[in-house]
Amino acid sequence: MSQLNRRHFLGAGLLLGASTLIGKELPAKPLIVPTEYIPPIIAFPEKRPMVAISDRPPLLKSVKGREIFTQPITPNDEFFVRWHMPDIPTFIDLNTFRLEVKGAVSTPLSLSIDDLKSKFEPTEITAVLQCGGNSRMYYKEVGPATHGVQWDHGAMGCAVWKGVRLKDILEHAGAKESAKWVGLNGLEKPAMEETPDFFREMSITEAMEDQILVAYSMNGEDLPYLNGFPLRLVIPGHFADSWVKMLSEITVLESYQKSFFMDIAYTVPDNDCECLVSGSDFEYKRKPIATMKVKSVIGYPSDNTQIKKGSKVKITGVAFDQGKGIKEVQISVDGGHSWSKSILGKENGKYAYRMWNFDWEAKTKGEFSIMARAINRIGNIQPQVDEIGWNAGGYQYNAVDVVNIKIV
Ligand SMILES: Nc1nc2c(c(=O)[nH]1)N[C@H]1C(S)=C(S)[C@@H](COP(=O)(O)O)O[C@H]1N2
Ligand SMILES: [Mo]
Repeated sequence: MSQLNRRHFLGAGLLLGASTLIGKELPAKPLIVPTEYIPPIIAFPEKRPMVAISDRPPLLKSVKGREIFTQPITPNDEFFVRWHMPDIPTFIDLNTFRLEVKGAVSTPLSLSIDDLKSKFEPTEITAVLQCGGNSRMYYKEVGPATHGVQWDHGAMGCAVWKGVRLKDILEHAGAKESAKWVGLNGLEKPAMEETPDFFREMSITEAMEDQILVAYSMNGEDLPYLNGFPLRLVIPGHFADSWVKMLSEITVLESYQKSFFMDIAYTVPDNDCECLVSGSDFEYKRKPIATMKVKSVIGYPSDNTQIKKGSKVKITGVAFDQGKGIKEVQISVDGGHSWSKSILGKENGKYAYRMWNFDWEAKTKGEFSIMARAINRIGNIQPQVDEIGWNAGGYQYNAVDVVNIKIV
């Protein structure tokens, strides 16, 4: 068994269980009792030290805050990480790893990574991966506390994904006429029998779309372990919850299979605003979140930056949508009273980050609210924060982004 064909997630068993043994923690401030929990900064394998919102399951975001949104491609070693189950396999042997394709197909398949690389046409796409709960913490400006990890903008990134079209795999297996759904499952298992498995489904029509990949590479390298080595689904334009990592099973289904992660988690009220008008979201018919909404995030400056009067400030950031493409990003430096067009960077494919920048001269001292709002090619525009519909899960936040800075 060659060394190359094995990937040992070094010390992962230990690491996932007891971060303090390997990780670094922020030094505690003497004599000050923190009023807010400050998550530790931990170096997981293949990752530079990252903010560990949780270490079991791993929930990691870059230590750079907004600065990570000043570049078109997010490096693998600081790409965010989100898992639901604590029991992620710590060792994957490519000699035995197989992607199983089964269910309503004429030829069930059992594919090694080599099979995928040699028997199918490789395809590459640059696409944003964003958790449905990204930016959730900003819903606190809008309504009651939302459920789930209180992410700032840190649960997103953009990468070049390379792999095989899901469609090609399904055609190879020969999905039957009766096929209606495709079920997707990864290698990790729930910690307890009662815990629901992380199982995702998509309609066969969606699964046959050209842009959906079973990816084995990210930014020119093997997928990092925590981002789904050796295979993950890539669904450009779609929220991350169906981008199943460590993908090991594709099951073609004749009918929809109920599951916690499709029917309860990652759902929004099934009404026009996809929001809650009053009452509990349990009283609403729900639907899974699906395509992303137009969004821009400011990379520079970040909150509380102090800038010298007279400086030239290059306000910059990223924008993306569900794949229609960004038409314009507008900037306001006066708290949303007036807006000017920013300059867009080159288009890196319609599912990628579109960089933008805006030159501003800080002429007067004082506090400024800098805002960014993106508009896509079909006229979708980011809502003002008081226009965004609240939902109990805190999903799909895309209100106009704001940073408050000081000119001194
Ligand atoms: N197997 C598996 N795949 C998964 C998940 C998971 O828990 N298990 N979480 C999903 C969710 S909700 C998110 S946000 C993304 C996170 O991808 P990343 O860790 O590569 O950033 O993975 C998705 N794919
Ligand atoms: Mo997510």
